[in-house]
Amino acid sequence: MKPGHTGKTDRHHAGRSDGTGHQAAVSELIGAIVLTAVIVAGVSIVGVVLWSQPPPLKVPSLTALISNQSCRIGIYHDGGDVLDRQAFRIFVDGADQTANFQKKGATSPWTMWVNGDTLEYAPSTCPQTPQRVDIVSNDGTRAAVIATAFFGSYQPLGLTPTPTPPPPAPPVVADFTSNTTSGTAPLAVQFNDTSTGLPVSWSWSFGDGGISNVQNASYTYQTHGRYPVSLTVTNASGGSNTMIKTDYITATPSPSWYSCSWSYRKNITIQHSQVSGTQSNFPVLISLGSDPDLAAHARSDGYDILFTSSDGTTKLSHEIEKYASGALVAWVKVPTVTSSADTTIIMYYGYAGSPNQQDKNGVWDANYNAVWHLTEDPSGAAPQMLDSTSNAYHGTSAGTMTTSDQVTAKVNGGLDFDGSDDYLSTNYVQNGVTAYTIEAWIKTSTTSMQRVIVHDRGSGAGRSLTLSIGGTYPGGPGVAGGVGYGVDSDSIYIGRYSTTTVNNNNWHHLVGVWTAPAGTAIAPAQFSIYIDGTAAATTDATVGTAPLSPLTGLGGTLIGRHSPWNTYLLSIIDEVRISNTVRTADWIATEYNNQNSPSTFYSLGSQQQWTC
Ligand SMILES: [Ca+2]
Ligand SMILES: [Ca+2]
Repeated sequence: MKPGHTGKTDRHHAGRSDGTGHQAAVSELIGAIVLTAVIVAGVSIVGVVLWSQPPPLKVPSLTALISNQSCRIGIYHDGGDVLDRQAFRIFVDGADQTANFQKKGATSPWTMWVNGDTLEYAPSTCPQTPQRVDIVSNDGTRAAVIATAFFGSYQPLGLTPTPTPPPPAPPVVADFTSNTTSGTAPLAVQFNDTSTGLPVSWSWSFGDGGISNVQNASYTYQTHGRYPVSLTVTNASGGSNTMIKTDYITATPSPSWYSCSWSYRKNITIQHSQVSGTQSNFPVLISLGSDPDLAAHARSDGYDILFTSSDGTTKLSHEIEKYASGALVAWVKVPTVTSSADTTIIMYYGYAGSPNQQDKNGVWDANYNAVWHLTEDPSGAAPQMLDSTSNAYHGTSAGTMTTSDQVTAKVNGGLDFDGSDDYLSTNYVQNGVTAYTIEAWIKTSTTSMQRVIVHDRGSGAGRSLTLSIGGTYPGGPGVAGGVGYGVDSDSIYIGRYSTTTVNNNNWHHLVGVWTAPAGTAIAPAQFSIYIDGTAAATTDATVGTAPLSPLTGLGGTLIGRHSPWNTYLLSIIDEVRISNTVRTADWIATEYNNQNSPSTFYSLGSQQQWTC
């Protein structure tokens, strides 16, 4: 305490003994202290932080005039923020005296301290010589000094402006929501920015490579998957923050996924330009030389490979002729293929625990009497050569064929007949047919003499529908390289020979088609011959007396041998089929396109992956 303080204070205090005197004294006081006491706040840095954690969000600004006179303290609001009674406290010499300050002229407890108001405090014990007044902002958990005044000996002096900080920029915090987080692809999503801290720019990354700088971005996920989404926001002062939400968006597959057990699939799109007409239950050859995705993810035995229609879930019958290390040869029964639009089927794979998904017999419709892929070892245990239909007309090799006679052929493996004694015998008998189609792929080395591809005459007088290649034999007009199809029996041959010829050492698809209602005499006009998917030009052959439809063979169908004439086919042969129906020109053309060049017949999509 400075010398003389008491006396000066007493002088100012003289005459104050009641409320009227008090008011007068304060008015006088205010007038005096304007000259001497100024507190400026809200300018710079907080001098003192009384409760330090965390820093104040905002410190009010205040200009006040403070005086101490006659044991009475007055504080005049001279500018700045309106202060809420609950938002600050007044300390006198370190003691919270807020409750003791009354608003001058107020008749009820005050709530707001505004410019022009004077707060007064008259300590009960007088004389008193307060030294210091602190006005402290208080939000309940933290405070900062708004203003501090030190009093001198008899009047305000030594006021120490306590600068307060500018309110720190609120931190920017990224966050977002969206109107949906899952749905079938393509999935449209409306994202909503919910970041705080006044961001001024936005950078979205949608997880599939897509980005946007729009605050509330819209985005469509084209492909199924689970996607992380990140949003980086930046405020005006350069502060930034990033929110990443892992697997935030789930776009489910379209079409539906066959089963959660399978992890992968690919679309196979059959080109409409490769199809003639519209074919139902068509066995499509899928031949993949070496598919790295299958090699990586399918079972080594290919058991998990399956096919569905374009809906992704309707399983199609398939037969696997070969699977090894990603190389696949399979036949898939497709409900409809058409020349008017592409047809998509879907191949699934990648299920380590899968049982064998094949339905071999189901691929071949009821009109197929027999289908031999000829991919087996002819030197194995008989019958070696398996019929893929449920009829199980398996073939047995003859002529001491060896493993080396199983050779690379048109579709996977085939048999190399030596022209001397190699052939296949089966127990399939052409039985009372009124329509008949025989098909085979051959690659000849000579066609100078006629050799039988398929017939069922046995050694006797069966009425065998016979497909042949090559030159003449007694009574027939065949030419080298021409294809014959007719009914062959003792001293009888009625049918046609093609004048269109095939060349040696090239693969050719040969088809003979015949039909005649029961009771009809057999005639050349009932026969058609197709070479490589196209109807061949023909000449008629009529030898002997025409039998009547239906026709029945004798002794079991042979492949590669004519028993009565004891001739043998000199050719590589593959994919022999017999049907008791007319396969149409469109069907045959489509078969040829498919089997001749599978990779042209369809296009293979990229691998899709999904985990339910
Ligand atoms: Ca084959
Ligand atoms: Ca032989």
